Amino acid sequence: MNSDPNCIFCKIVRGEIPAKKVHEDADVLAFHDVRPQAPVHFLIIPKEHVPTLYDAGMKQHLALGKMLALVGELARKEGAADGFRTIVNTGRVGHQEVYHVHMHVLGGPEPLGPMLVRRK
Ligand code: DGP
Repeated sequence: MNSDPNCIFCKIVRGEIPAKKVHEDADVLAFHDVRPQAPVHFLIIPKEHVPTLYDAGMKQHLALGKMLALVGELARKEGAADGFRTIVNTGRVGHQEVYHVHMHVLGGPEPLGPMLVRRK
């Protein structure tokens, strides 16, 4: 499985940086976002280092499928019981900050505001 020694999310996968984990199995890891933008905000990542969705392909279909297959259960467990939003930022235009594929999961008790675009 590809791992990048300098990637911050690979460091979380390897246990070198602490994170508040929501779920872990052989293929994916979910953990709280360090800068939450909603009462519930966690990330689901493939454990393998895949920089962006441009770099993903059928080799990653198990991990990428698991991310969607698990998200409802994990969101509910984290307190997003009445809906949530998933976002995968990709590349410069998508305002991707961390170049390891990750799915944001955002929710809370009240409907979310517009957050498809993060203005810096
Ligand atoms: P983006 O690449 O723009 O989709 O967002 C990256 C997210 O990753 C951002 O919301 C903050 C989060 N993040 C960055 N570094 C860390 C970290 O070391 N730990 C955790 N838990 N989250 C991080």
